[in-house]
Amino acid sequence: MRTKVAIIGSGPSGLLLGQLLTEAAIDNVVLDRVGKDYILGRVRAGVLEEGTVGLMDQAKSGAHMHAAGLPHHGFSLAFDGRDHRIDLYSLTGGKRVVVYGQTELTRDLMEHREASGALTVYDAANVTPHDFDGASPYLTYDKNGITHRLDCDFIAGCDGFHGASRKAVPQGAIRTFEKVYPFGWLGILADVAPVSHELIYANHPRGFALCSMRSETRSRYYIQCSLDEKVEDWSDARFWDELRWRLPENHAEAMVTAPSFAKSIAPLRSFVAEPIRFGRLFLVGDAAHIVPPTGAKGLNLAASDVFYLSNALIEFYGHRSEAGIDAYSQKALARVWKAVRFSWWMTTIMHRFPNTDDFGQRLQEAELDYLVQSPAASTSLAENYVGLPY
Ligand code: RFL
Ligand code: PHB
Repeated sequence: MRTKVAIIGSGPSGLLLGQLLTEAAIDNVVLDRVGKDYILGRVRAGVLEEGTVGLMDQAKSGAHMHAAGLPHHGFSLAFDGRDHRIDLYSLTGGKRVVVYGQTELTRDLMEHREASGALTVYDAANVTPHDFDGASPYLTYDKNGITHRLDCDFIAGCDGFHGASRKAVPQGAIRTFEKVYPFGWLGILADVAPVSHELIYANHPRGFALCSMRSETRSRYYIQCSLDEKVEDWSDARFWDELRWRLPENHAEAMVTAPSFAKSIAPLRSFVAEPIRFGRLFLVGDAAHIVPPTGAKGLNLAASDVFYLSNALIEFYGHRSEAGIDAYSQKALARVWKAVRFSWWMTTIMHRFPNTDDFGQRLQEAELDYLVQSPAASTSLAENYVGLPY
């Protein structure tokens, strides 16, 4: 089998890249290690920057997002028992974010891909990139007991943090930067109206909490937890009690609870690989970098990588110019590092670290107070949160 661009991974980055290429009449094949239902069962990100929304439109996959997504013009920072609104819209001259689940975005892209007739190979085991340092790269993979070969011009490694693409790069050719945080997020979904119509990021001596949502009737809540916690030890009652503790009283009292589903613990990490282009292999999204979810940047960074790479490939096939391809790593990483900085900073000021003592807690509260009182500081927070320009 032969295609122009072989895309490893059917997550948001692989599917978005595939759709943008298909819209530009560039033949591509997507392969994933697992099946469609498994991919759609993952609950992850929920906040889209305007750039991501624009790319969904460009991929002709934005209709449901526009119908069901919730435009948010601000969010709250809660600390020291109080609640302060960050007015994203006025601080950024009219920008906003859209609250729309990654699961839904992935489904929209999958459905559109199926309708366009582009090929996706699910349950492809042992996907391996070969010869990407030359002009004729190819992939091999196993399916139904048979080893297949897919010849291509380019390979896009959109296969997440644990994927095969980054591992295929010779060790001496790649440098990695990593910070692992000493806590995780315990997250739940519950079919109840969100406690507030905007997101609440809460700093509390007992630990961070986040009130988010998927719709007007489905809430997504998180609490910081220690890394040795087990999901089984968190009954719904214990979760709701802990969440209430960490919120200002008005929200704690207004909180409506219900049985949860999709309860899970995610570790927090910052990670960047450099470079992210190796001959004809490109790393994209979580395969190239990871951020802690505090700034809601993971999915949006995957989208900005796709922006640079899809334009580079369209330029290559349209004008036989390799300029975009040559610039991909540097351009994408310049934006990535700014989001890595922002996510690290927001994680640092919002969470209780093992060595946060009372002095450290007061420093965090002072920083948060400065952030909400100073127009300069609020503007910096807002412009990063809505997403820096591409
Ligand atoms: P994905 O979504 O991980 O998709 C990668 C796809 O590649 C497949 N794959 C392989 N396919 C073939 N061969 C292999 N060897 C393969 N190995 C893996 C996988 O099955 C999968 O389908 O990466 P992508 O597309 O780059 O998208 C990135 C986003 O998913 C990610 O940045 C965010 O979801 C990060 N993230 C969150 N971001 C937020 O902004 N807010 C959140 O609340 C949030 N929660 C999360 C998260 C990431 C998590 N992970 C990765 C553990 C919660 C979790 C649990
Ligand atoms: C979510 O809704 O899952 C979500 C929202 C904002 C974040 C992280 C996760 O910063």
